Amino acid sequence: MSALMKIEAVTIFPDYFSPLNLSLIGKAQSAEIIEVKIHDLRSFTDDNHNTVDDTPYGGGAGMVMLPEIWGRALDPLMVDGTDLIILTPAGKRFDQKMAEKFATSEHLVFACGRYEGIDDRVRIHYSSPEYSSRNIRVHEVSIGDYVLGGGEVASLVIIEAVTRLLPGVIGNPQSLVEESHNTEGYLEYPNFTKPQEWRGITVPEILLSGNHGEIAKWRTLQASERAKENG
Ligand code: JET
Repeated sequence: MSALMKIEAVTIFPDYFSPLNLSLIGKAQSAEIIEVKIHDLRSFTDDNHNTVDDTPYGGGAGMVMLPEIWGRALDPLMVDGTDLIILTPAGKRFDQKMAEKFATSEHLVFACGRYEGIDDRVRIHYSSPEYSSRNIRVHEVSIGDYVLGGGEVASLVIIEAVTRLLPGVIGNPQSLVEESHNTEGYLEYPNFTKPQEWRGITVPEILLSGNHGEIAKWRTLQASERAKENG
């Protein structure tokens, strides 16, 4: 029996998360497989301008997000067993294996930085033994080698990859079983449907043969050639 997974995010742009009400993730919410709660970082400010950032110590370009505001936002979310995910281009690369690991969590909290990032003491604080003894883990995660305006879109990517792995979210669980057999992540063969000929291009003959052993062999070969080409 797998319990409800709670997914929370802290952001200065809560509207970025409206797609979570659509499609697969929207249905996972209705089916009470996940519960999503988005928190506006600015609601934890106490000045008239709702300031969330300040200039960096040591100088340099841009602004850094204030640890005091992040602490106020995150403290009430850090219950026992929480996985705190900080999105950053400098983090560990997100892949299918990490998605499978996160899918076993009962509570994911996404910290979405903007500007030049969040004061590093936030990461240090929630990584302390006081938190790890309560099974609270901090993960700095990157979805790829490029720079985004903030962590919101990266969070959406991770939430989608994780949610579709939860029991009951995908109609045909066999597709997940086939995926998990590809241990290097997602190794796929090319797919074809009707019609047999489209714009002069025909479907590979083998797929029409009904020989399931030969079809499986052909697909494995195609998948490995594709993997070679795309690195
Ligand atoms: C990203 C994730 O750009 C990415 O993440 C969002 C982002 C943008 C700007 C600053 C920032 O700060 C992170 C931070 O970490 C402690 O403060 C995060 C690109 N690939 N994956």
